[in-house]
Amino acid sequence: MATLMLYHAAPSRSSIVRWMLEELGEPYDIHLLTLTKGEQHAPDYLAINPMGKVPSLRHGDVIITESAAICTYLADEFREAGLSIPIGDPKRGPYLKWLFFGPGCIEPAMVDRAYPRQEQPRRGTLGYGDYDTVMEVTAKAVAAGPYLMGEQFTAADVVVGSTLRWGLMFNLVPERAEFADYVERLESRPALQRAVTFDQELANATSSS
Ligand SMILES: N[C@@H](CCC(=O)N[C@@H](CS)C(=O)NCC(=O)O)C(=O)O
Repeated sequence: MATLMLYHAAPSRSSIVRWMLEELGEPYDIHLLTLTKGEQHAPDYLAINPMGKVPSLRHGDVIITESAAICTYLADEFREAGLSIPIGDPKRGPYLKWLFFGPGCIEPAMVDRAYPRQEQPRRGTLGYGDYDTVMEVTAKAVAAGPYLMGEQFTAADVVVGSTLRWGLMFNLVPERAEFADYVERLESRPALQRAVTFDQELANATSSS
């Protein structure tokens, strides 16, 4: 048994971590949950993630939840894969910013676009401010490329890139060349291609069982 175990449902936000694991090249096991059967709310799983959500990652005795936290953890823990920016490097600041900006700003801006609120909160009360600014800031950041941190591909690309891929699929991000080109660069990575293929196989197997 590998020391890394991903609690996974395919496809879902745990696919973000599956891609990260494929980028790392470390062996890992999968514990599959069927969300439609409510397995994420079973007591055994709630003991792992009391939020009743995937992903969760077990690394030896350590349990980590929240996809961006898991990717940050893995990048630091397996430094030799080169997916992290180390403490002391001035680029660590912007790197962490993007790891938090993904789930803290891009994702909620997209979800509010998909399910508009009855009453729009004041801009100052929303952590992400407003949709247009989030998209403008993100588009500028991915425009130069090839990656968020320049030449180095990092865990921040896994987190932000996964969210933008999802946003493009469901028309929740604007049709801008910056997003399309960035996602195309990411989709040419063998690790993402492997993760997508594995997840497709899992999804097919689950739907036919
Ligand atoms: N903030 C969490 C969100 C996780 C999440 O919402 N996962 C969904 C799948 S995409 C889930 O487990 N849904 C099942 C449920 O809420 O019952 C993360 O990024 O890890």
